[in-house]
Amino acid sequence: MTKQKMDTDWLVFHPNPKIPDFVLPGGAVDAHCHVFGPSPEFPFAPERKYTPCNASKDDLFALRDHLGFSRNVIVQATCHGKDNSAMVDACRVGGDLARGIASVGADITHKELAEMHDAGVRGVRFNFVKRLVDATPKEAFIAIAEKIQEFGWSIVVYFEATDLEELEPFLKQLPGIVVVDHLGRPDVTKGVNHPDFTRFIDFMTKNENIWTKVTCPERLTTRGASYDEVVPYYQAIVDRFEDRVLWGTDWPHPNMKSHMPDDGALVDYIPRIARTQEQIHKLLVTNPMRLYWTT
Ligand code: 0GY
Repeated sequence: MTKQKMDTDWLVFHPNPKIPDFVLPGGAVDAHCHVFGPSPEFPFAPERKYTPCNASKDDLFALRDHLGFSRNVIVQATCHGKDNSAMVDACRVGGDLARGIASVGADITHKELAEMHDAGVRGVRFNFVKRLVDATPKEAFIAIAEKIQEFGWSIVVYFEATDLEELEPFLKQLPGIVVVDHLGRPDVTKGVNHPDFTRFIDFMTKNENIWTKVTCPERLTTRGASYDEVVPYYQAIVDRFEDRVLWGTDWPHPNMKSHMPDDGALVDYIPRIARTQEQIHKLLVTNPMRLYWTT
């Protein structure tokens, strides 16, 4: 297979991120990152909405060590569709230091799930972001959710803040722990008291199985790399739900258009998200270990 050419406006991950000034606690988990290809070995899916650069497991594991993380949770990216082989390969090579989140169809078999479990997969991702995927019928997601229960897996969901109202009745039907990507993508120009964000806080308050990733200031910002305007959103969530939050780099940062973050600087931002030693430890160690390393 030949290398698939990345989109002409694709931003490649930072070539030499800084060593963070913030020293991560021992056993810290990067709970949201991806691998892309490499496409000669793991081709991108025909139904993909973007063609990224290659971003291999070797690059990912080198970044893990460079930043001071111990473990990765590798989330299947939409450019690979439901072909989980690059992610599963990374999990197998990562061994106990890696876990995976897969994208599967309702026709997935028990045997296929068991094989992925053996490799380190511990969840599925349901994506509702229209620019990334074609819509999946809700019944298909429910069927998948039921099939994964015996493996003790959890579910990751990705949606935009404006879609929460419509999705809420469906999300409440999902069994087990449901982790919302990137804070449910609030529009950070609206303020923490805007109904879109207070709806998200209410949603977490009323449903104790809902967790979230306090990730991606680089995606949520409208103002550039200090990410000041995003800080209150993270703090509002971590202060209320410190036992239900995860953090990750989002390396290699798919579909960034404004700029490419320095991953070391993203790590330096963590103490602005979690402000006590206890919050930091829960965010980076206790919570991800409980969710992904106990089944
Ligand atoms: C992210 C965000 C994005 C992409 C994907 O699977 C993906 O393609 O997750 C995005 O474009 O917002 O979480 O990496």
